[in-house]
Amino acid sequence: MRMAMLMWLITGLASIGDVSVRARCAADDTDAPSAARPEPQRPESRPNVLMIAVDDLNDWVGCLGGHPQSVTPNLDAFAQRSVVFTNAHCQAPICNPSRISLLTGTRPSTTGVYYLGPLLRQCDSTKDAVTLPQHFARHGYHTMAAGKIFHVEGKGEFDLYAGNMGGMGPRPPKPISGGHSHPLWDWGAFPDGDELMPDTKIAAWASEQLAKSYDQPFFLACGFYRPHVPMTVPHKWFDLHPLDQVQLPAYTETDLDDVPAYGQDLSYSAVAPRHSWIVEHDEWRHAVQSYLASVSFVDAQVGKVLDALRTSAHADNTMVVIWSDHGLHLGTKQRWGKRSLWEDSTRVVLMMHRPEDTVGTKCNRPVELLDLFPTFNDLCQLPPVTGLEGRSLTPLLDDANAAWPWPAITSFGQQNHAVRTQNWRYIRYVDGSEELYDHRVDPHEWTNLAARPEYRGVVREHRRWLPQVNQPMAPGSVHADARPGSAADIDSDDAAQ
Ligand SMILES: [Ca+2]
Repeated sequence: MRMAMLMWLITGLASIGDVSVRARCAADDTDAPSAARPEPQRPESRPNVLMIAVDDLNDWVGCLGGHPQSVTPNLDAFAQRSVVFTNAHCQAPICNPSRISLLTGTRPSTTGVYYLGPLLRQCDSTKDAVTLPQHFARHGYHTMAAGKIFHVEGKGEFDLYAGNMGGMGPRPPKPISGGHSHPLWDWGAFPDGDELMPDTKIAAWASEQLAKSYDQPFFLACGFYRPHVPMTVPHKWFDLHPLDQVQLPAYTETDLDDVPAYGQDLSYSAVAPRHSWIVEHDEWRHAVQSYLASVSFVDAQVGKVLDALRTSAHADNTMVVIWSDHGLHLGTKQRWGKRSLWEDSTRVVLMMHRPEDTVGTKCNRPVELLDLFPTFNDLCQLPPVTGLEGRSLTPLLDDANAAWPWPAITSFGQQNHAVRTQNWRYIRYVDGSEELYDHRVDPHEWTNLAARPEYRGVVREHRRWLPQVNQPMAPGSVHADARPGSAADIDSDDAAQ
């Protein structure tokens, strides 16, 4: 009887929930650009938002354990008072589509934006999208940004956009590591001082904004450019990682032997150096050192902004989110760069701190950057937006072990998808070839199990999560990769991003 009462209560609450969802969706119709704007809520009832994006940061962060020699004291300290999503994944393993997905809340397979072009406002499927910062602005937030939040553009997307402060930064007169590939692919100690680095300027600008007072809640976005190539930062960051002590990532020579030909072709990057070149020229250790140094440098910039928040009047009413747009291979699977559907490319940094959070938690549920948009809507009391494909992370922020039956999905080109569940990675390419890895025993994804009969059930279970909508590449798509002989525009900086 008691159980029956409980079920009645749950069912009743669920239908109340349904009504409220419908009501919110109906209210969302008023969010159309031409309609009257709803009155902003009282500013003091909603938190400010500090959103920090770090370009090309893989899991080589202390609290994620991707490399045993990471020196990231600021990110690690932040993790001590945040929810760290240890199984978070991007929706596309390169900058432009990953950021478009996060900032519009839609999958690459829904928009057709899989590659470095078209840009957000150049593409029919996204040119009129209400982006995350616009959504904040329309509902009473003052929006500000500097650096790389969108792939290249920022103007017009925020109330105040302070520019890229020099973007990828100054370049040495000639490549430090040798002319082996795209001009952006360089690494080594340069320039002389932190003050010459754009990220230092971005951190200073963001800190200045945090020192001001505002008469409405703010959304402040801060987009850092390192550790994206060129992996050049001042010498003092290299001193933290002495060359003779640098460890190479875990690696096996035969890793690609069981990878389908299509997968090898897809992950080939014309703009990145060949792994064979790196090995022959004895540059592997130096490149790993340069990435570790770049990560330590950007960690310090993140620390400056977090310190500025901590000492500001906004410390107790600001939520902080830190994310990276995708991972990076540094020689694993004989690859340099991203552009693959493997863990090294898809795993991202995702950490969230709400004003009330005082202790750190790790959550290993598979989550997506796509989930941020609806999460912000929940936490900042913004109305929902029609068509968002992610799910609010609030249940996991409240309980890291909450039920979460969904996988994280990454797409690279039409009908090429990875499905990451708690224990497995399943990949299916457009030609039907597949990969399956068991993360419980194979964290580096060395042994492809997809063809083994005993795993048929696991493969079948994962196939059902493949996106049902698979838009063709949007007109203007710039693959800029990939297959040997393709017409990659390697004169453009964009081609390496
Ligand atoms: Ca393998």
